[in-house]
Amino acid sequence: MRASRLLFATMVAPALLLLVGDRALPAGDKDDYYTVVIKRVEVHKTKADGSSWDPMNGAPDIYVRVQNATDKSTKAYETKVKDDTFVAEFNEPTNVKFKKGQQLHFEVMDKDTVSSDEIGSINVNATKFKEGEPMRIENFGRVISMDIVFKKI
Ligand SMILES: [Ca+2]
Repeated sequence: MRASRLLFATMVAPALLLLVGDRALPAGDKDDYYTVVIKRVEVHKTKADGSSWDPMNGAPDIYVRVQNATDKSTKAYETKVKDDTFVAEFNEPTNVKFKKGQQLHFEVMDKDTVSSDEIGSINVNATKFKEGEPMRIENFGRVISMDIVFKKI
């Protein structure tokens, strides 16, 4: 390949594709797999009805369940549980795999002895994101904010 063609293939073509946006994702990009890291979750001090998450004004025991909602043959991932807190610092990689354009389902839960209470759940379209850049999802259910990062596998 001549040098000028090589330059076009490696430098100019990807730049052009960036300009025209998601609809013209290069074939290689469409086939790339990404995963999600759960960084941090902050929740309201009470349930929607004003009652506390756990007895005696107890703070919730927070964990996050995440699944590729587009490809339901995949397994959900559950983070570790952060006990008795309204702000859970996870910084936890998951084993969830997805491609650009797919949807992820997140459930923020309060772990209880018998069953778990849902704090909030949301579907996130993994279409427009910057790989490796923190993303904040706000105000779903009783969740104030959930920080996540998408990373290329
Ligand atoms: Ca609990």
